[in-house]
Amino acid sequence: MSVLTCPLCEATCGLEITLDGRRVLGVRGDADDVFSHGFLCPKGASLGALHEDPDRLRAPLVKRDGEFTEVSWEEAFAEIDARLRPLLAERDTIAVYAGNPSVHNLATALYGRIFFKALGTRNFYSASSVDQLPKHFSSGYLFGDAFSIPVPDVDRTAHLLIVGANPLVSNGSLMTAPDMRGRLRAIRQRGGKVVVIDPRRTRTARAADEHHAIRPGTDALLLFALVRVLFEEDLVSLGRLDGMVNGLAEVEALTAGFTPEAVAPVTGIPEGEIRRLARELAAASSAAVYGRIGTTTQAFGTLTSWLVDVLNVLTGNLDRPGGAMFPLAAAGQANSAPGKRRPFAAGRWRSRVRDLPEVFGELPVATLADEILTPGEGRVRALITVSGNPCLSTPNTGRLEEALSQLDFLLSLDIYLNETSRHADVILPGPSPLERPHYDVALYQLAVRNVANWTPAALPSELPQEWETLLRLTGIVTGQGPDIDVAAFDALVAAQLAQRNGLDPAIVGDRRGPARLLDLMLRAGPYELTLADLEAAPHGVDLGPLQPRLPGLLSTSSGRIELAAEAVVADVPRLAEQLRRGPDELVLIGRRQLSSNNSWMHNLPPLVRGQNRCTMQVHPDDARRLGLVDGQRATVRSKAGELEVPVEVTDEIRPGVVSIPHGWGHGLPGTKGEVAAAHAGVNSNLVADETLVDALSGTSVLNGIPVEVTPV
Ligand SMILES: Nc1nc2c(c(=O)[nH]1)N[C@H]1C(S)=C(S)[C@@H](COP(=O)(O)OP(=O)(O)OC[C@H]3O[C@@H](n4cnc5c(=O)[nH]c(N)nc54)[C@H](O)[C@@H]3O)O[C@H]1N2
Ligand SMILES: Nc1nc2c(c(=O)[nH]1)N[C@H]1C(S)=C(S)[C@@H](COP(=O)(O)OP(=O)(O)OC[C@H]3O[C@@H](n4cnc5c(=O)[nH]c(N)nc54)[C@H](O)[C@@H]3O)O[C@H]1N2
Ligand code: SF4
Ligand SMILES: [Mo]
Repeated sequence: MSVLTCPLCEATCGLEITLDGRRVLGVRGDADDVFSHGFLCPKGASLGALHEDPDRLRAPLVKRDGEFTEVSWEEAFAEIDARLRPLLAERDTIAVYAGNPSVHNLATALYGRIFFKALGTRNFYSASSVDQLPKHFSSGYLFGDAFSIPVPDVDRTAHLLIVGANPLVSNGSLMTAPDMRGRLRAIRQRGGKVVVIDPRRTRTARAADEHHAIRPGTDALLLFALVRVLFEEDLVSLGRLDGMVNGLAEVEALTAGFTPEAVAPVTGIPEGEIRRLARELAAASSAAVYGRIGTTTQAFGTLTSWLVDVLNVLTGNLDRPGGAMFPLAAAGQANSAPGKRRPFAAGRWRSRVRDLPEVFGELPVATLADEILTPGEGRVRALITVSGNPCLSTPNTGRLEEALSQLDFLLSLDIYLNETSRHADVILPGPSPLERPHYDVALYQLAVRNVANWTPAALPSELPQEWETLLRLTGIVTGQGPDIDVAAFDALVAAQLAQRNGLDPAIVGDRRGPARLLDLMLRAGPYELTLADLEAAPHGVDLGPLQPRLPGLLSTSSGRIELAAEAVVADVPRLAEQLRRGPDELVLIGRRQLSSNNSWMHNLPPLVRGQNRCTMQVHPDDARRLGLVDGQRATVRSKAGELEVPVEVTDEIRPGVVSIPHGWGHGLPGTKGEVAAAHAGVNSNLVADETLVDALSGTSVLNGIPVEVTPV
């Protein structure tokens, strides 16, 4: 039996895997895990199915005359070297897209950075710009660091206001907290209150005390009105933040146009309810406002993300127990590193075609196709995807597919031959989650309790580890070729990391790869742990509840919280314009499903058995008005494209809104995934309009897309 941390989502559950040789006999929640206490979800339970999936790639593939053939690693690297070398003189012509699992994988998390830095392209894209980038933007300006993201202290709070998140299905995001059902129940059991703002009556909404079915994309209006009420009714109380906050008067002035009466008709939430929400938030003995995908992948992603924390500050709940707090991770956290840091600034460079800003080192993926398709100097000619499936996960995938066909070279690091990698010239697979060690460097920086957990590989790998692959690719892009001495290169990487932290690299003995880097990072971290400490605690190390970290954590140039940073409030006039214009008639939003993981776990039989339905949900009133019938098909059209989807009539969703889950649309020619093809579903991003972005961060609008719907 092996114990491991599940790498599939942000909850970091501990799992117990029973093995017979290389066969997986069973997966259970690890009851002794210090954080998850035995919790697991259907996805974690299917890690065995993932490991054993016959369609998962076990060898590199190279496309010759339009057909993929299995080749040796040497042959694959030689091909990559030959194809990339001519482009290295102009590095911006090589783009990178890093997908979501690259963050959940220690090898790609630590060595991806080294490779990307060596490549040195400004055309770096990731799933963040279809996800949380607005939160990095707002946190960067509020607190000085894009990764200083406060998380709700769910285990101690008396009042949780959840905006645009469905943690009972997603298992939490920008909030690492296994077993959210248990944690929300505990809030209510201790007399606290849970309120959900969501256009759908989700599982989370049903488990809450209150649900308000807001109109998509209008959260910034609602939150502004809450702020307004706090000022009007003298409910602002900074508590111990007094003296740490700049910009209070500016924020008050900005609320002028956003009164509860003004925003009520647009948001769909009555004025009296808005006032009550504000009063209850202020009156609670502790409270946290928490926002997720519904607040970030929408027209006002950054303003909404900012207002979430403005509310936490104004009610005195930021950085206090039961409020929104800053985790202190054991390793790799920029905001706990000693020394002065440069304050965050976005827009250090801009995209060539649409002039969109760089944020946190990347450009918005909404413009990747433009950069490939638009002729001129600096046109992107090659793309490297690392654990990403942009052909299903990014807006206007029809246009992106066309763009990929125009590339000189596409390299995919991926474990499947899927909607994106089918366009590749070379695919390099990596080991399964059971065949690699794990530690959640990124997610412990967002955990609701400070914990650290190291997982050794449960099984030896049949494939090279992805950190070795990334170092060989680094050899290629630095002109040394793929046959570099990987061990020597890795030692150099470790020596540099040690030096930056004033450590002697020899203290970690003969470790190598991610284990060595992590050992050094733990030693340099605030708890001065070692990897041996974590090895001695297979169920994890509990470092206790979150502690106040202000003002020490702040890295703004003033050393204070910048509540009204110029770069953020610059977008307020656009919001005022939205208020004047009023709502769109019918808009599309997404929805996550318990047994689905974005676009890539649909080839596992236990996960597709009947549970996920790729339907378009529509309210009965809209169905009647539009002539839609439950079980029949509808055509959905937007500026970007159109699709056909089965209709599901339900009053779970509010009028004026339809919902289709993302990540489906399998079975395309050239892909390999028999089970997924049999449960294909439709690709909702065919109608996601790539021209609709959050103005500040360039993040795509994936919730609140204006659409027309007609019966087929
Ligand atoms: N309409 C709409 N679109 C959305 C969203 C939405 O809510 N609505 N959500 C967005 C969000 S939040 C996200 S995070 C993105 C996700 O967008 P992406 O990251 O682009 O997509 P994923 O579906 O996570 O695809 C992950 C890819 O990694 C591969 N993979 C899995 N494990 C490994 C591994 O260990 N090594 C390697 N090399 N590859 C691996 C899989 O086979 C798959 O091809 O989608 C976004 N798109
Ligand atoms: N089972 C499962 N779990 C997952 C994933 C998965 O695909 N499947 N994906 C993982 C990833 S990559 C991420 S980023 C997280 C996301 O984690 P969450 O954000 O918790 O996930 P969602 O279920 O997309 O919740 C977003 C909610 O916002 C609502 N919403 C849409 N538009 C608006 C709006 O304009 N305003 C408001 N207030 N609400 C709106 C939607 O109805 C939905 O209920 O989940 C992770 N966990
Ligand atoms: S909730 Fe997330 S971490 Fe936990 S078992 Fe499920 S997929 Fe894995
Ligand atoms: Mo995500």
